[in-house]
Amino acid sequence: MLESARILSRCDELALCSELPGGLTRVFLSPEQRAASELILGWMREARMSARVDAIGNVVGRYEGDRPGLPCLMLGSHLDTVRDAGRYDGMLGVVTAIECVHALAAAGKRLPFAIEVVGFGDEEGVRFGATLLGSRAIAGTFDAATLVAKDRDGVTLAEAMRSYGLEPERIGEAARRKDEVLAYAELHIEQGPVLEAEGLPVGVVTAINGFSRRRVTLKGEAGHSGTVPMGLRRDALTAAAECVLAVESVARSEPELVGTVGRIEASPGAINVIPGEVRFTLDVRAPHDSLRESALAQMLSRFESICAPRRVAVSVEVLQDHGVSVCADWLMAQMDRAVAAEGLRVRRLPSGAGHDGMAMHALTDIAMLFVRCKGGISHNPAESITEEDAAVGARVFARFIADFVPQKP
Ligand code: HGY
Ligand code: MN
Ligand code: MN
Repeated sequence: MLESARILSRCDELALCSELPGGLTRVFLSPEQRAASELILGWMREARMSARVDAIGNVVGRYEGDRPGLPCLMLGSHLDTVRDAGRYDGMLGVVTAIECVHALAAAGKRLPFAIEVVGFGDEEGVRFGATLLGSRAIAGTFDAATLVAKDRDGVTLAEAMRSYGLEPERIGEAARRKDEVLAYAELHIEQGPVLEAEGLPVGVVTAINGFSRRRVTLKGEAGHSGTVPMGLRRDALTAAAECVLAVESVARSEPELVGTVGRIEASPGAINVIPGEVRFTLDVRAPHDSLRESALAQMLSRFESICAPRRVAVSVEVLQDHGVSVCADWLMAQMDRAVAAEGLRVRRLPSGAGHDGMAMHALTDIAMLFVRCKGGISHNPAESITEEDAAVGARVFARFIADFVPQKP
């Protein structure tokens, strides 16, 4: 019997594993992640799964099929959060998947395939800038160059792994073979307004939009705010201000395009010093790779034309590019059937948000089920869902699992 109250209370419990007093921030390889992983390991074992932490810090639970060693339907989502986050982005998918296995185990049911549930350690990329680290490791596409990426305290990913008790040299052991995994399916809050606007509790995802992430540095010249005439300044912050508005104007030029400057820092950061250097992040997304690439090129060219007359230098660091990840027709059809079997209208929709399925796409076919969230609000402590929608999401997901038919090889 699926217990939606337990799903919500477990998301509440996970939300307490946070570095942010009174709020939720849980980053990769942190003490807070370890506390959350311990809770997940316990809940997996209660659902009669074997449970472990893999070579990059993901939590992996396995529920055997009707005979040991069968390939698995892999379920999951991420356990890390953005800063000052909501408590359902990621966690709802992991907790609901465990709840579905718990119900199977309680009924003594075994399926003609194994089920694995993964709580990925880093999808948001908050600590080291690069995203999808846990799912890339499982998909076998982890880029070892990321090991030297530093967090805001100058700690590298490799150092953080060692402090967490992991050996960076062994990350490859997290990778799974294609023949071990039949498909990957993820339940996630929509993080957008469509389902609520149409009065629907769930939706079937068609594709995950691609993204480009950059770190931009503008270098001008610091100077005395009282003595340097305006016409002689090389003010990096006024240049950055124009660049930020250029991002907005390019992104507004196409309805399916979004562009965001999420973080900006000016230095030296004193009231009486003209900012000599500014660093800001850039996040550009679209449902078509050509649209995203051309928009990014336009933005970067606008930065150059804004900064040149200001005698401010522009440098751009590539953090990550990820193309559109399409959900598999055969899996969407099975997810549609599970939605319809619950007496609900089937609504397919794309995902503007990124998800671990983008990385898992390299290993196996992917599917996603969206659950309505209030006002489409996410990446915000106001993120919320109703218990009824959590219950509907769990019922549809459990039915998808129970009725899952692997694709003919
Ligand atoms: O950024 C995203 O879309 C996801 O929440 N990581
Ligand atoms: Mn997120
Ligand atoms: Mn997410």
